[in-house]
Amino acid sequence: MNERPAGTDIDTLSINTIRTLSMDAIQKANSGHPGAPMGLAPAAYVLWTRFLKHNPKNPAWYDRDRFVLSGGHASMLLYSLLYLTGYDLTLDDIKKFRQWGSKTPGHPEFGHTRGVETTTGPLGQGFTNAVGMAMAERHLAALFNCPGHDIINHYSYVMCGDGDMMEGITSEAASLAGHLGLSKLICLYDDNDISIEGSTDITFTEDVSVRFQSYNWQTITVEDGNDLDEITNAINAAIQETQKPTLIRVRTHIAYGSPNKQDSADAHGAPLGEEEIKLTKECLGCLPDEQFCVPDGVLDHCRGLTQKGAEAEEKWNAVFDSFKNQFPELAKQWTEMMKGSYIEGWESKIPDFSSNDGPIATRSASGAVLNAVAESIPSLIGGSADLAPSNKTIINASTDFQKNNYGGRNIRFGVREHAMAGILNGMSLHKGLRPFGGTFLVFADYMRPSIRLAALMKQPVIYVFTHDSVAVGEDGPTHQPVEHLAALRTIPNLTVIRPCDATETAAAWRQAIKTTDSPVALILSRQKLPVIDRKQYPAADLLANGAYILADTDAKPDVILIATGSEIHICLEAKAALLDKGVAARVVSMPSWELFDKMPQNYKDSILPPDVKARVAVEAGLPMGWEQYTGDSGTVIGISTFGASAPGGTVLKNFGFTAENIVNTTLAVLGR
Ligand SMILES: Cc1ncc(C[n+]2csc(CCOP(=O)(O)OP(=O)(O)O)c2C)c(N)n1
Repeated sequence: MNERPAGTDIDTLSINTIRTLSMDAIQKANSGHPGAPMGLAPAAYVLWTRFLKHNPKNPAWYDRDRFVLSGGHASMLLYSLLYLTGYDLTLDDIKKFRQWGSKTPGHPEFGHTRGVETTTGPLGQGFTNAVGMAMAERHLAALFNCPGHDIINHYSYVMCGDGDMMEGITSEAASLAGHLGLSKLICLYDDNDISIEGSTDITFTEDVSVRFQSYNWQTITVEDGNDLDEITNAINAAIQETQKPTLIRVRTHIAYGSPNKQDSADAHGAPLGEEEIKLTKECLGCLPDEQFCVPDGVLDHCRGLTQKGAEAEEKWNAVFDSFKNQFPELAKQWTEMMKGSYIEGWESKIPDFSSNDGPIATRSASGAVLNAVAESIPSLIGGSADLAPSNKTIINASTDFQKNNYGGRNIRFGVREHAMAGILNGMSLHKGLRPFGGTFLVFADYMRPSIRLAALMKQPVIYVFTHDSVAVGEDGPTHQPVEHLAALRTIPNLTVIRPCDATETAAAWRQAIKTTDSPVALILSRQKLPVIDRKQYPAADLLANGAYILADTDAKPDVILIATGSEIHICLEAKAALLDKGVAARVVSMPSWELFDKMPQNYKDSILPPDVKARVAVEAGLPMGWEQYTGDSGTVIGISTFGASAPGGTVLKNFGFTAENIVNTTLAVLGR
């Protein structure tokens, strides 16, 4: 029975349907977070039906407004909205909330459910993604919008809670967004004074509005989160503001309508219970015994309101047709960028490095490659967390991305590594851009939660991690990565590449640019490294196989030396020294485990023949994981402690990264 309770207006009915669907789905799953969807339902309803420019029939329309639910635990709010407004989600899907294979997983997952813009759950990430989306929108607008032709002109809305506001990444991202004056970024903050452990009185007593004002945000408070007019006015005021992003602090009640659980932490993360749900439905004026009830008229009403989104898309299509006629070159570039393709011939722009050029740090080679391809890949945009001169991440032919110049491709992230990584995800999710970001490898830890999400969401973000080992030298152990390579390699679907010289760096960038379904971390040296003469040695493009034979023996090798990055060069020295001792050593360059692991078994066996058991892996980092390639009879020369402050060469020597140590270790492995 789907009756409409007497005397209830359609807005209230729709809002209560969001609440009851959330309660019921969570109860059925016996798991989930009902409180936030119930408190936020009115604000979400107003935003989605009165403001959000979207077409549920085409969730991929480029100029749609973006909506991010940063508190992903409130996923039933999003699923209810997607269903009610007519996305590809059925009532049956809602009934399968949190079940194996369903379209309604515990937290919203990008690429899994149509209409979900990003994967959220780890608090603060969604907020930061929205900042990235707003930056992408402004950049593309600067590149493409022409008089009478606003090809890209949308808002990025984000809803978040106290948890998001407590996370550091949110502060970093909000600070940057305010600095950049991202006025098309609008945040609705669910200010309900409750998080998991209870009242926010025990942890979070700052004035969030004042904080955001100091970040250069407009702030508005909606005192009554159930007052649709007040919410409407606030969003209108946010839209009127053209210089600053807006924070709308919406005072709500967690689990609104529940007689025994409203305003209590009990409602945050557990089903309300069947009895309490009945009581709540009674209080809200809903039918207490009905489950998954969508009263008559609600679907028609909600879906009818999104009709204007479909019309907006049609209008956009007409504008784009005219844009194509008047600005054919720009229109072509737009289409290419949105498809993720590059200007033909981009690969030929990648420089050929030669051993005659003398030694060059792989970070410098990386900067040269970036600059060489930048013109052919206009979607490449990025920067560094205040280390651009060290990371070599500046595109010399472009300018800074600033509030008076959103067309610039050099983003100054400031010392905000975590926000940088979350913003890169948002930019990538937006579509149209290939974002990259740099810092020292040792600070990859500051970015890790966002890197993990990039990998989970299959976003092809490029990380430029320089100063890749203890060879950093004098700055000492705080700045010398040891466990970082191993730590990055543990992230599924992240491709880690540590090139050994400038030629492999060029190949690594080529590989990164061609990768469309995973983030890629480029691991680059601070110190200069010789350039391997590719006339004598195999082509560096073999890097695409993850590992290849760099230097071989005439007959079956006695030992295989496997290395990455700077350690390749001492392995080549060691090979020569071993030959003098009658030991035939093969040197395998293995810049990427992940790429190698994807190769067919026969290729892997050709590089690491199963019957050559004497193997020595050499990498100036934690040995963990190398055993899979060295086997029971091999060994690893690595570092299991923190580094030390001294000139880089001295540190390397003291940690055993010398040809002599490789020779001695090899002889020990061979039992000689
Ligand atoms: C980074 C991170 N830390 C911890 C959690 C676990 N967690 C999920 S929700 C939540 C509390 C959030 O409180 P609030 O944003 O106020 O949500 P509400 O209680 O209003 O639903 C926590 C700690 C998480 N999801 N992400």
